[in-house]
Amino acid sequence: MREVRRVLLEADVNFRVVKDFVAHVRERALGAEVLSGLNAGQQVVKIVHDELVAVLGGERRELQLTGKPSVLMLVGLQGSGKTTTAAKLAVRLRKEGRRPLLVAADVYRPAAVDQLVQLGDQIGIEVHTRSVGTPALEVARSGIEVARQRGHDLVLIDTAGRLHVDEPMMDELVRIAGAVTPAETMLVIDAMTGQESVMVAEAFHQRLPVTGLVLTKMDGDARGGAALSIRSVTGLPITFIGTGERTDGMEPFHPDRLAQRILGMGDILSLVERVQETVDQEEAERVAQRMMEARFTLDDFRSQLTQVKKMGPIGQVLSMIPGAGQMAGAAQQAVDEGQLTRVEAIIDSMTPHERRHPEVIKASRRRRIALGSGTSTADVNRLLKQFAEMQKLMRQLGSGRMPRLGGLGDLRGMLDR
Ligand SMILES: Nc1nc2c(ncn2[C@@H]2O[C@H](COP(=O)(O)OP(=O)(O)OP(=O)(O)O)[C@@H](O)[C@H]2O)c(=O)[nH]1
Ligand SMILES: [Mg+2]
Repeated sequence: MREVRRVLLEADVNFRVVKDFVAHVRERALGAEVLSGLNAGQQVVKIVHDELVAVLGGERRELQLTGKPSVLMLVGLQGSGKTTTAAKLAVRLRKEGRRPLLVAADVYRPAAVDQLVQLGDQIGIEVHTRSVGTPALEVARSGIEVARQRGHDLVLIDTAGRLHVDEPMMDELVRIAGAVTPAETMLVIDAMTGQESVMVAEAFHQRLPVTGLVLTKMDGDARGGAALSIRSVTGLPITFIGTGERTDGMEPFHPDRLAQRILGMGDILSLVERVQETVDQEEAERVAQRMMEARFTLDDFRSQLTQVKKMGPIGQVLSMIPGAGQMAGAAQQAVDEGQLTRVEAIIDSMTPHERRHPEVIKASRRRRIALGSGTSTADVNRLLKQFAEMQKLMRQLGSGRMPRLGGLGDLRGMLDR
């Protein structure tokens, strides 16, 4: 427990949160049965990991974009990443079939409006602005009008941030929120802010109907302990994380990944790995067996992706196959680069029958799957083609003939865009 406390504090988790968390883990650990293959210490680490995931929010939360148009408002301190996140969300939601309008309600600095206009140009999304001096409330209101007139079904409102939480800013945000009744009010927080962010989040949460958090700059060194603190103190769900300055630098939030990151560099990471390996070993062996027998379906592949996200045993599975070592590395790299979500979305959009018999997926089904997964038919085609090649390779391996690995393309192509 002392070790756990140290790792959490080092990851910048609020000390009160750490205290409660450790007490909770202790309670769960006492009397817990030790799983086969683990020693007591490893068992505790597994409990810590599972509890972290639970506190961080177990399941992912989807955006609830109701209303016509749906309104999403971004709030947060200066420099937290509101404007960038507005553009990232616009790109993402457009992929899901929305017609977003960006609204520049940060009226205090002309540069802020310019920044959004430039981003809008870059991504090809309309930006609503008003002349300098127009009150933010008025900009937001007229933005909704314009959206209605021009057939936008989604309005993303970028607001002004301050260096610190202050009354005039809060008042203004409260008034805007009151006037436009956003379906989602996303609080944008810079992951590098550390401890102070808990107070900031509480202050926003008290005054505004905040529905979710976006944690930006997770591509930096931040361990993400602040996220755990904020989540635990406010109960607000973390919806997305920002992973870069570019407009494609955003990912849905995955509690298990952040849990691992928080445990991260501490000595106990290796313990978590060992625990996961033991737990996943059986599943990995089962899948390897199916691969060799060429019974490997898209369902198996999907289940591997889930496993990979937990701790990466696709490398393990592949390394059991002679000659597939280089695929293992490539697959792991794809995981590290976060390219799995798209492939998962594609497989999720297939019916169970299609997953077992991908040969039935002809043109119209491909279109439906692309639409359902927010990808393109080219993406679906690529996945199917490469999956077919992979199955062929499996069959050859199973029959004892050594295939040319070059002929496989490589697994990364399957995961890459
Ligand atoms: N590395 C990285 N940089 C980010 C991320 N999100 C935003 N930034 C950068 O952080 C800086 C501030 O981002 P903005 O989007 O302008 O922040 P803001 O909240 O709109 O700031 P104000 O309008 O001044 O209140 C910019 O340089 C962004 O490029 C992220 O996820 N990763
Ligand atoms: Mg801004």
